[in-house]
Amino acid sequence: MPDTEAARDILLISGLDFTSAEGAVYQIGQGILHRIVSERYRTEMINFDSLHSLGILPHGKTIRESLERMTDYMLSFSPRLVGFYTICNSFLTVLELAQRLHEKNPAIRIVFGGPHASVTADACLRSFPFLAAVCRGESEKTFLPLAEALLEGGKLEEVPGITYLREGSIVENPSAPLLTEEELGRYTVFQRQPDEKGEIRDIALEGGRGCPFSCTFCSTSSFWERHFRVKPVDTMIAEMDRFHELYHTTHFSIEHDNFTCQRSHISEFCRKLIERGSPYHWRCSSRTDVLDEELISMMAQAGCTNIFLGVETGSPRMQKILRKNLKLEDVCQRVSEIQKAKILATISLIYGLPEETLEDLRQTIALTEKLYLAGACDVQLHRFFPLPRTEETEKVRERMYFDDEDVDLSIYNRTVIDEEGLALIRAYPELFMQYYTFHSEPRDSFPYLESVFLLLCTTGKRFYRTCCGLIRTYGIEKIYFMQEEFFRQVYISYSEMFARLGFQRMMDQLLGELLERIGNPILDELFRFESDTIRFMKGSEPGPQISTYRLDLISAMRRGVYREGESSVCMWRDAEGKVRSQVIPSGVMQIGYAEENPGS
Ligand code: B12
Ligand code: SF4
Repeated sequence: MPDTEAARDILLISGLDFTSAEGAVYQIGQGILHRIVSERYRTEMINFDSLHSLGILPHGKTIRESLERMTDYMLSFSPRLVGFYTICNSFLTVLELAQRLHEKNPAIRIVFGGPHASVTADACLRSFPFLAAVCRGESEKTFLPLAEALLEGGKLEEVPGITYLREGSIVENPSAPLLTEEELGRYTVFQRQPDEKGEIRDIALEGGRGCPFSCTFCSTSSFWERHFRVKPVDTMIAEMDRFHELYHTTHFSIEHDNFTCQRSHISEFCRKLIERGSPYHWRCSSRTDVLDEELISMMAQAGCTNIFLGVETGSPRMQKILRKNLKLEDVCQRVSEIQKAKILATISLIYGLPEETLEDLRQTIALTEKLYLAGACDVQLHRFFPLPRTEETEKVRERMYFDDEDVDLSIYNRTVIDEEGLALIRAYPELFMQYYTFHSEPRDSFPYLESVFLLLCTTGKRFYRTCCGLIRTYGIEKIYFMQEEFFRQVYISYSEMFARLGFQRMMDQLLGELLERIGNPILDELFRFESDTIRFMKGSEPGPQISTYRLDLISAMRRGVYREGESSVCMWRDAEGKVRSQVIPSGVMQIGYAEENPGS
């Protein structure tokens, strides 16, 4: 616990995922606000996930105990104002902490900001009148005047961009003008938490805000007002250089919903990096209709290693309904261009949307299979969850209901929700609609389909051939129905297993278990081959190691045909320590291992 010397006027709270060190998310926005208000007030930014992983504030034995410890930790700073970052998946914890804080010291002013409170501001204030205000959307020009008003008796009427209660009625002040592109660069925070060596390999860097599109399921348009802005190229590169200078950072995740939307900007960004010898690796999000082969190749040359693409659906009909309007032929073309440029494509799709039919879903599944087998192993299929203030949610609002077993696994952390938490979710549907569900043919027919993708996509980088073997042999729909109970268990015990085993171990174990259940001897052999390869690569033995499989590995690897037939693999390390391997097909008596024959 901090001592009383540590008293602060303002606390800014984030990191409520109850996750591990790697999972602790640095909140770019909180960092900015911290910097702004620190110039005037003693301010502390608290990320509970980081505190937990550093062993500074361990979790309690029960959720209540953890909440109690977190509340006491906040109180030990004797704060006058506490501001919470809110996002849909951890909003329950935010509310529980805010309630406790208020009960223990009603004099503390509590405010919410961030995406979730911004789109549920009215409901937050009506349900929890102890909240002093909600800051909607961008808050650089809002938070300091709000702090001044709350801490020094100023007028809330004069603070832009906030919603608050006045004599029981909701008041929504007009927003401040959005930051200009030039202004965006002025707020970047360079102070981050390095490792023991004073380094940070990978940093999340804001690329700008807003997206000009208006997809019906996405809350970005209401949050950032569809006003597309990117930081000027020179500012971006200067920021990368500064991070490199400070922490030897070489990898950047450029945070922007759609970083490549403005051709002139992204081309200039790439061109300048290439002129500098492409000193950094970076990744970003985009759409397939704002990329082309020339740009992709330029991005690769400029150091881009991964592009996240929201494709959403494989059904042309649903593309229109969602106003995503991507041409599906172009999607496959772009993905193959991205692969050719040796950039990793992460492709995200959604199913279980309000107007989706089984036929639409089958088209989506077919697209995922096609992309996966073409080499894009990071294909995610998420189950639609209703985000407040989106058009898709409005279509089902009247028929939504809560069912603890039927909640999207990526946002519902079962390990931190107990009976009291469940009661809040049930009592405030407006605030927790992301946890609510509704009936539809695809949702009812494939309730746990997301688990299949979670497994294929997360193990695909290490067990790509095994996963392709599964898809080629059965197809995703059949895999699902053959093992629906298995996928149900994965869906429900996901957060608990994740907390216990960690992500990679959990996924590898699950893939092994799935294969065991399916009982296909050829795929078992393929899995054994890939596991042996990984083990050899991770180990330090020089080799040679020869293993024999009851599988025609050459046809599996070259043609994607999985059939019986004995083959062996010889693995060894060459003079530089690089792993080499050679497949020895059945019928060949013996191939000796030789340094000069590096194999295929
Ligand atoms: C980068 C990103 C991520 C990163 C990092 C997330 C993070 N929490 O920072 C990763 C990949 C980890 C991620 C994961 C997820 N994300 Co995300 N993510 C984004 C993205 C693209 C940019 C966020 C960002 O850095 N913005 C730039 C900074 C400057 O803005 P900011 O942090 O929001 O802060 C500003 C304001 O919010 C406000 N503010 C922030 N905190 C506070 C606090 C106070 C007191 C006040 C007054 C104001 C305030 O002021 C800041 C400055 O203007 C947004 C979309 C978007 N464009 O916003 C989605 C978004 C935030 N993500 C979203 C979702 C759903 C998720 C996931 C739940 C997805 C999933 N199914 O798993 C997870 C949750 C992970 C988590 N624990 O946070 C949704 C949230 C919707 C909602 N209603 O809550 C968004 C809006 C995307 C969308 N289009 O729907 N995400
Ligand atoms: S889904 Fe992507 S393209 Fe569509 S509005 Fe949201 S951020 Fe923009």
